[in-house]
Amino acid sequence: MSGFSPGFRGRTHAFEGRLPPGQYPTESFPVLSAGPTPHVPTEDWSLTVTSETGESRTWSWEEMTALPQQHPTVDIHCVTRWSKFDTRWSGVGLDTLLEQVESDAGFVVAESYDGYTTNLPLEDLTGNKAWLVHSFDGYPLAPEHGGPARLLIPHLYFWKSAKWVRALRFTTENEPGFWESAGYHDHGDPWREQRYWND
Ligand SMILES: Nc1nc2c(c(=O)[nH]1)N[C@H]1C(S)=C(S)[C@@H](COP(=O)(O)O)O[C@H]1N2
Ligand SMILES: [Mo]
Repeated sequence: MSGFSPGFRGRTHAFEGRLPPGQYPTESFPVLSAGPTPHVPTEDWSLTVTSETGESRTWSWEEMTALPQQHPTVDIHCVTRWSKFDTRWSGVGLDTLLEQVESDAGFVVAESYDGYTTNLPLEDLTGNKAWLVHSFDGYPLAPEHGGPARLLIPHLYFWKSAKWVRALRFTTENEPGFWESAGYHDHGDPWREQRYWND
């Protein structure tokens, strides 16, 4: 177990099998943003899903929060090596949103209010394993953590969980996003340590 400080041993043991390779557990919730935090009032917020043919569907805040809500408790893993266990969120399953727009495309680009983008294969967003979340630990999601709403895709490194998301765009071709164009792995599976291009 090299790479762990002794103080973490007990906790690591308690989370046996839940810590991906090269990660350490933390109780804190670090903030990692490429730029300044955008402040988007919920009255001005919307989410648009667009197909590869240009068909689209937009939800206002009121409409989005009226959709069926889910309450996932999940482990999250950042490529900077911290992992946080049993994080509690509320939001809408991405299946619910994506099924409203007809598409034959295999990829999705998430676009955010700060200009950030990240790319995902559709199969990583469907099957009840990805969400648009607006609450963390029972409280409205703080702006620095992506409030009013962000993606939550816990089975991939956390850079894929776009904060301040405003659009999901279906694409036929895979289009690398912000970090994926800058050396991060295209897919980002923490269990396979897909951190950088050559991993
Ligand atoms: N819109 C946007 N989303 C983003 C980022 C960003 O800079 N802008 N940073 C990503 C990175 S690199 C990580 S590790 C996580 C950090 O989320 P947190 O600040 O809530 O811990 O958000 C991801 N989502
Ligand atoms: Mo990150």
